Amino acid sequence: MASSRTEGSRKAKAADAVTNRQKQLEAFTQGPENVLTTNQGVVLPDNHNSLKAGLRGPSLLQDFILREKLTHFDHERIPERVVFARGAAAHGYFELTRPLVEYTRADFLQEVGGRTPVFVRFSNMTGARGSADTVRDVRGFAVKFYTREGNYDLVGSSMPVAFVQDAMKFPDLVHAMQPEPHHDMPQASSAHDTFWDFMSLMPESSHALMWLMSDRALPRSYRMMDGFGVHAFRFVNARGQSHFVKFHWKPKLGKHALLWDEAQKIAGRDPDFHRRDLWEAIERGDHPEWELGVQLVDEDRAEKLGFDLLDATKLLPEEAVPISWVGRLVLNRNPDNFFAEVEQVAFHPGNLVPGIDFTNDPLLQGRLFSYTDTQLARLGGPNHHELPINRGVCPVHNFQRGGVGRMTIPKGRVSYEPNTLGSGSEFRVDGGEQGFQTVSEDMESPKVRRRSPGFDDHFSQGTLFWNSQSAAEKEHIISAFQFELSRVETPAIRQRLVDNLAHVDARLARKVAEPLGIGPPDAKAAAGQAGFREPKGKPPLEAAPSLSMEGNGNSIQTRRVAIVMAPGVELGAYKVVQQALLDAGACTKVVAAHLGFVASSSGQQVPIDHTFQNMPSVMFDAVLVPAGAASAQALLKDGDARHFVLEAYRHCKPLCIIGESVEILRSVGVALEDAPMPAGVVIGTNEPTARLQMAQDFIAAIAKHRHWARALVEQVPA
Ligand code: HDE
Repeated sequence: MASSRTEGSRKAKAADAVTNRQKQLEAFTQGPENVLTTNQGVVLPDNHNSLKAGLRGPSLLQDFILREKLTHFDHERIPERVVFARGAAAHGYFELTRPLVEYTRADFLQEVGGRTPVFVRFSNMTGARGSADTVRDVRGFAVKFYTREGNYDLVGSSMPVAFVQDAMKFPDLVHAMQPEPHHDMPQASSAHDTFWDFMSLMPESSHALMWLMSDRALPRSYRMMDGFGVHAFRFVNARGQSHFVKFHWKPKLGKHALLWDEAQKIAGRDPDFHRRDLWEAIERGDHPEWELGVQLVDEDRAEKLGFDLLDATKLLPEEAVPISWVGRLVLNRNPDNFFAEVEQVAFHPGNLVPGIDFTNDPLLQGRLFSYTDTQLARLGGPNHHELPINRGVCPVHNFQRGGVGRMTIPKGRVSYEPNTLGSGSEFRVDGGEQGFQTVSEDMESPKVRRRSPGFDDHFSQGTLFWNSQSAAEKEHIISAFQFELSRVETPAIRQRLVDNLAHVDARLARKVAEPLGIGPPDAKAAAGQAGFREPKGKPPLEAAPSLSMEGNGNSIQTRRVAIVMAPGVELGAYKVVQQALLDAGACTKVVAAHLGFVASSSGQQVPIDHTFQNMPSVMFDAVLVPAGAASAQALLKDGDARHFVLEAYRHCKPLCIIGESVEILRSVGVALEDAPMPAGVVIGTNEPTARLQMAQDFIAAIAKHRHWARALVEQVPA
């Protein structure tokens, strides 16, 4: 009885933390009003006409209403983020499922069931604010935890490794990757000379490059993407003992990717694809969820990993150190205002709480400086922590004062410490056990501007990643390199890059080189380059299956299924399949040549959600084509309809084709009667006894996401 009471009060407390944060934000929100005022609160008489000298005369300078409106408008923009400018975000909570008392004293990681409000921003690293969502890129995964001990920011990404080892190289990386300075092209793309020039001269980037060329760089959705803290951090417990920790976010819906051709087409058809996907899922009540995992490593173990934990170009395979899953992240509320929340949120890897500390990773160390500095430029001054989205939920008090946009009004005459005039007795903050305690570390060494020899191995983890990919994933990586390098105009850069790649894997380098009009890879030539370090010894693991995305996830929840039809469609079987899809959590949309209704073979009017033009097949995960002789004939004659189905085939998406509609596939020589059925294609009949099985087969095919091994894809025109 007592324990259920404790449980009840714990849940109430957890819910309170989240509600209180929401209330805190609501204090700053404003709803629509039926009156307009100036910023001073004076009611406007007219919002259509400026003040003029006569009906056809010039506008008057004294029109303070017009001037205020235009001045504010002129200043609407703030500088976009230097990197990770394009993004979307949501509110939610983090709930602890396993206490971490043994490892950290962080308050929000102590009590199972405790809920901490969060704001999470996903982003693209390379493109500008207005660039397309689905380009090949690293995604940012930044989480702000509003804990009772202060804000903790885990500013991570969708890939577990960085491109460079030292902060000194980050601006060069970003300059090489972003549009070239002379003509500001290309936008949000690494497929150009400066990026590959830099990559070919930076062997330390070869591991991250493998990730960037892999399916990981083309997520189907933010909701289906891993997150990583990337650097090693430290957990510190109440006794001051510390462990290295690596953070992981695992999506509940599994991790899934788009195909390159699809990603490019979506970039044109719906540049807001990921942003919209996140927004709509939350509006529907399909709240995205991730598990938080930690890999804990003590100092002794860290010595024996075979690589340096402080090197952010290396990952710690879960096959070497298992991940403990300790909590869940749920996003359940869209922002009220994009600018006020998503644009103004200011993350910082140095926003730590007691119990979590950073390490000497030289990339992380540079970040600790960079984020405050960039927020000063972006948000205009040192008081950005007072913006509603950045405010903590615990009391904030210090003697910093003034600055642009100061919002709090500190009372009294004292703005220094120590003092006696504040409360009447001596106030001094001078050491002690309270608050944030930095991990103590012995430091006595000469100043050096050099890399640690422990960072020398630049290739073995790229090889580990390559060895861990499925055959289809390897093919995607090869094509990605080929595509990107084919866009490089300088042959010497292509050559240098494939020479380097030979140190990751000889076959990979050979395959990549084939269509590039350059010589075969020459590993020896690469080894002669400045900055090149010979790999030392063999990596401890040959392959780490966890690095592959193949066979990931088994749910069809929130998957978008198109139902393609024309007049004369037969309802029987498709209704059964549609209901089964809805029951399993998928979303179905009917697509036809026109909006309005389509008459079925029995004369029923079926409402249409989209047209082939306004919602092409790249916007869906799977396609269902119901039976009906007249419908199938009409679809066959409609180029847009055929393209819709064939493109989905080509993109290896699950298809369920019923009855006569199979002719759409047969018209291009696939799914022929005597040939084996292509992977992920379910051909059904209108036969009542077969309907449920057909639905089950289709659901199983959708749960597999994509059928990369599908035959005859190249011969389908789409
Ligand atoms: Fe960042 N990074 N970064 N970074 N980063 C920024 O801060 C920087 C790095 C990451 O949603 C900037 O507020 C340096 C690694 C994310 O608002 C800037 C270095 C990783 C976001 C900055 C790094 C990241 C940023 C730009 C090398 C993966 C977006 C605007 C020393 C773990 C956060 C801003 C958001 C943003 C600097 C390296 C992730 C300029 C100097 C590695 C997710 O301060």
